[in-house]
Amino acid sequence: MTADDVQVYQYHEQPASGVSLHFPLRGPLAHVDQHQTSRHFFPLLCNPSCTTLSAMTDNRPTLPPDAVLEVAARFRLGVAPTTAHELRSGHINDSFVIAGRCGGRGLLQRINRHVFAEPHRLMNNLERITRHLADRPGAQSRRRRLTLIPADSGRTWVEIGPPSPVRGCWRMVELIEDVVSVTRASSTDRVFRAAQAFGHFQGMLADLPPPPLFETIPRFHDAVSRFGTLDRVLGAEPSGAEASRRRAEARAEIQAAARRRHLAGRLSEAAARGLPRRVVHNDCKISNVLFDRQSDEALCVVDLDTVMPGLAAFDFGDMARSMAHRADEDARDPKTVEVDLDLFHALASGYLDGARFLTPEERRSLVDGALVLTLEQAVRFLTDHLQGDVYFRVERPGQNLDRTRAQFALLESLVARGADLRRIVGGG
Ligand code: GN1
Ligand code: MG
Repeated sequence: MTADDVQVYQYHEQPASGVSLHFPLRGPLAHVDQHQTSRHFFPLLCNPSCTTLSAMTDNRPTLPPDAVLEVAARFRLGVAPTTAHELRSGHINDSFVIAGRCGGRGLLQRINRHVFAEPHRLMNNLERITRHLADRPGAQSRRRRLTLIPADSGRTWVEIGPPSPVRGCWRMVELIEDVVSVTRASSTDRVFRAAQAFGHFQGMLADLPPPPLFETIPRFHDAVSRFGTLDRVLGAEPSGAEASRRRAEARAEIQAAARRRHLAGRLSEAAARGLPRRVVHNDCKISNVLFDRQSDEALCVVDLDTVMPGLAAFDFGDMARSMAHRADEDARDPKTVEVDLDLFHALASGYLDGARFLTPEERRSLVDGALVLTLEQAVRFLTDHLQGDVYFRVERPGQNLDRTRAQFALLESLVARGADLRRIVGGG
C-alpha cells in the first residue's frame, strides 16, 4: 500500500487495522434515510424561510440492515446476499457493497430522489450508456465498464414504496474487484491516466444513437443559476438562530462569491457563441475513476448518474477542481489548497490525449471551465451550508463551509495562475 492509498476506500476488504481510511467502509449498515432528512429540511430548497435549521453532524439516519438485504435479494446477483457494507464516499446516493458466502459481489444503490427527481428516466439513460459502452473496443472487459444487474422485476431497478424504511428506487451493478479509488490527486501519472480515461469516456459516447440522453438534473452546471439559488437564500430572512449563526459565520465566503460572480457566465456565453454540446460525464472527480490495484491503470469511469448533454469544459473544469491540486475536497485548512502546475500539466496532457476530437474553441474554453466549475462548486457548498446541509452529505458540523473555503482558495490560485494555465492548455 502506498502513501496515497491511505486515502483510498477499498471495495474488497475491511480496513487494515492501524490504517485510517478517508472513507472507511462503515459496516454493517449504519446509515441514513434521506427521506426523513428531507421531511425536515427540503422545504428549504423551495422556500428558504419556511423551516427551522438544526445543527447536524451526520445528515442521514440509519437504514435497517435486514431491509437493505431484502432489497439486495431482489437482484440477480447469483448469490444469496448475506452482508451489506455501506460506502460513505458519495455525497448523494446511498451505497452498499453486497456479498454472499461466495461468488461475485454487487454495489447496491438507492438513488436520491430529492436530487434526481425522475430515477426511472435516469435508469433508462444508464441502460443506454452501459449497453453502448459494452460494444466499444477498449471497454469489452467487464472490469472496464459498469454492468447493471437485472432485478426480479425484469428491469434494472426496483421501486420500494412507503411505508418501508427503505422506500425508493434501487439498482445494483457488478462490483469491480481489485481496484482502488482515491479522493486526492498526488501523482502526475495517476492524474494523467484519470484525465485520459475521462477523455476516452466522452469519445466512446460521441456516437450514442439518438434520442439525446435525459437531463437528470436540469441546469446542473449552470453557474449563473447556482448564483440565483444563493441569491434566493440570502434574500430571505434567516429562519432561526442557527440559520443566522451560519450566515454570520459565512460572511467572508458570501463576499468571495460576490467578488467572483462575474466569472459565472463565461461558459454559457461561450456556449451561446457555438461551443458544441456533447455527451459528457458532469462529475469528473478523481474518485470517479477506478484504478487497477496491481497495474494502477485507470480501468473504469464510474458514477454515471449525471452523464448527459453538456460541454467538454464542464468535465475538464471538474477535473481541475479535483485533480490539479494536492488537497482533499474536505481539507480543513484552505491555505493548503492551491493549484499545482505539474498536476495541471498532467491533467491537460491526459485529457487532450484522450479527447482528440475537441475543436479549437473547445480547447480554448477549458481554462474557463476550471474557473467556472470551481466557483460553481464553492457556491453550491456555500448555499448548502446556509440551507442547513440539505444536499451534500456531511459528517461533522461546518463541513460544507470548510468545503466552500477550500474551493474559494483553489479558485483564487487558479485565477492567479490563469496565464500559466492557458499556456499549458494551449490552443491560442
Ligand atoms: C456530488 O455523488 P458525488 O459525491 O459523486 C455532486 C457533484 C459534486 C460533488 C462534490 C449529483 O457528487 O456535482 O461535484 O458531489 N453530485 C450531484 O464532491 O450533485
Ligand atoms: Mg456523483
